[in-house]
Amino acid sequence: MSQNTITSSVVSLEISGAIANITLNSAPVNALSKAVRLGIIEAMNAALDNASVKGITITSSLALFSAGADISEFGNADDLSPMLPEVLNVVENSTKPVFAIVNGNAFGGGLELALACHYRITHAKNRVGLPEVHLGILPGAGGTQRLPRLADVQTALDMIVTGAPTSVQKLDIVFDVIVEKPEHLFEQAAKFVATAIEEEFPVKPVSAITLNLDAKTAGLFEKYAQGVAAKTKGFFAPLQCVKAVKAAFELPFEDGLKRESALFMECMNTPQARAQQHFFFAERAASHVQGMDKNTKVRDIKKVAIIGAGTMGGGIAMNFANVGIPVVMLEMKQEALDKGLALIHKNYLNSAKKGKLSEQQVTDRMNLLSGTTDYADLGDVDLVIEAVFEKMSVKKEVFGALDRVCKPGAILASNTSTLDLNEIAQSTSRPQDVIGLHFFSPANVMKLLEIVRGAQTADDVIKTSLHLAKTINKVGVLVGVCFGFVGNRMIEPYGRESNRLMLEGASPEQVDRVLGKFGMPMGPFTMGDMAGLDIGYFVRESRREFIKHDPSYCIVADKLVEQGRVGLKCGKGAYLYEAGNRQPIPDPAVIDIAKQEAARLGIKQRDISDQEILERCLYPLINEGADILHENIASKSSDIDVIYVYGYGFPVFRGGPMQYADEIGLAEVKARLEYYRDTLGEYGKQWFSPSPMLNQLVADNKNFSSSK
Ligand code: T1G
Repeated sequence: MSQNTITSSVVSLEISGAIANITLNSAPVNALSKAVRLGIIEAMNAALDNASVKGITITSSLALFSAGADISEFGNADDLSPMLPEVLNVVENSTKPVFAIVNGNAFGGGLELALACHYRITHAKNRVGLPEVHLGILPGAGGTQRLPRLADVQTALDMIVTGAPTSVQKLDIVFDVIVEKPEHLFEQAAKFVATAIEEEFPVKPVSAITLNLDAKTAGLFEKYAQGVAAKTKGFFAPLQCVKAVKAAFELPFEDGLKRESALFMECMNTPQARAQQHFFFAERAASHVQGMDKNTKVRDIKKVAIIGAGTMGGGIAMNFANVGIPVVMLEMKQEALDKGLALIHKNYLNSAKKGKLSEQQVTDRMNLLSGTTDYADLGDVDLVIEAVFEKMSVKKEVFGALDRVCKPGAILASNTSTLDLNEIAQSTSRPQDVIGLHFFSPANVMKLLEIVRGAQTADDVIKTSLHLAKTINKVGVLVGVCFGFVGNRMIEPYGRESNRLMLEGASPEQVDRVLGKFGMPMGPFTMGDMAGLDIGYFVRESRREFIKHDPSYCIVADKLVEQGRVGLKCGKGAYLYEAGNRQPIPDPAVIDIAKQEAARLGIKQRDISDQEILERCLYPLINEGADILHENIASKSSDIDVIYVYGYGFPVFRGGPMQYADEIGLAEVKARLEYYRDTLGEYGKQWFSPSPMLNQLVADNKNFSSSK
């Protein structure tokens, strides 16, 4: 029989007999905002003051327990007290046992809340984690001190340094009860709590457990830190995580908490933390389309067709089979179809060999894939994705055929990366159903999906595509139609500049080393060799009229291709490669080509600083991003950041190129562009004029993230 209750909008307290039940109820994820923290403290105090209460439970009314601290409060200067550590001290120092009924995911401060309770009950399907490191910080409410007191040191380190969600079944020492079936959780928990009260279970603060740093553990920390340093270059927080967990073994609990808090603030005040927290929201904002009616419907996608069973077509098809959506692949010739399906099967068998898939999963996926050489077999599909040769006449032929056979309401998508989607759409009678779905190679691996809205693409087609991206585990970003859309358009100046720098005296190794040190997974020359220099060459051939005014434009790359040096696939490009080895080997012959072309073009070679290389490769890319925002090809700068981190390996600890520019300061980026405009002669004037958008933002003392 309930006696009294307290209900704030986000936390409720209901006292039933000797039990006080505190419930978090702050949709969508029980972020531990100031209101929630105040609510917990108020409810705890009410329960502690109520003499009839012998025990307190804390749980959630949502599907998840809590996603932790409210990230949107970070960097907010208002009075945010009580802070989470203070709230958790009230919970842990309770004179009445506190039971965490962890009914769903508990991440970050959410898990720390459970660790501050005296007993933890959950269900076997649950996962918990401390993902703070993905925000450039570390657990700052006792997680680094309490978790190692319950779990073994290796598990605690792995959870905190990787931030990966962990099944509670691997954490049975952390949880007092793990109920097999989620639907029995509350019933079983009530039984456990009733027994605990009846048998007067003691309060059991985790902080009371002591840890010692013996030689073996000290050795483990040292080895672990070396491993982390090697694997997390550029990231600041991972090593701080190791130091914080080590403090739990070196210091008494209260001092360990202070150490954790100091390390937490050190992380919080870093560009990495700002970048990664920016990226957390950027990734989620990508699926929000400004001005779209929120009641716009999503079309059902139950069956998909892929036109073209080449490498891209095959990779695209795997994304759908991986999530249980049947796919029919169309090819002109049977042998091309058989070859394409065989390649997919081989890829799945490779994954099975690596233990990523079971044999049954391979069979199930292959059973979802079928093939045809007849367009008439596509009459019942909900979505078609065309992945044929990158030629307008071929695209138009395919879309004409699809227009004749596909049912009304089917979405007709093109995987084109360079061609005009509006022109493709005009080759059908239903341009409103035409959209670009630009996958990145390898399409079954790369997380990014550029969703290209045509001039007539319908809102429900756009919304369906954004929704579909999530379904196939991609991050969909909406972009407009222009050459190269967002990603490839911005990478063009990056490639141009790296080539020009070689003409002016830099070596491929120097340029790649600089961008590698910056955090790119590989430099532009290694990337070019990996992708194949011929791809860029043919794109330049198709655009000569736009670049003919600059005779030095990627001239070294052109010469390499004309000499048959197309990259890794033939063992030589900007570098040499030994058979079966991807390790780039510097080749003096390439330097000679650059010297000859420089002499022919009258370009004086000189020593070039690493800083100049970095600025000349990244600032024009950023400047192109500003033009893209100016032309509304991207609706917000954070979308560009998501495209670059997921599509081009831009380091997430920089937050993406536009966040990086904001961190440096747009005035500085503008000033450096103007410096190169004014010091690189005619070449500078051609390529280094700041974008009108950049000029305007600097004049308004604004930055990219506050612009759109
Ligand atoms: N704070 C604020 N907003 C949050 C949030 C959080 N912790 N988590 C999610 N949101 C918002 C999100 O922006 C989105 O908003 C909506 O909720 C749904 O999220 C002291 C300091 C829990 C796995 O890093 O990983 O605790 O876009 O789309 O796909 O040690 O959200 O709808 O406007 O992602 O179902 C550590 C972060 C915090 C977990 C659910 N915690 N969240 O995924 O939904 S730091 C985390 C997630 C900390 C302490 C420290 C995921 C999720 P909108 P969603 P989802």
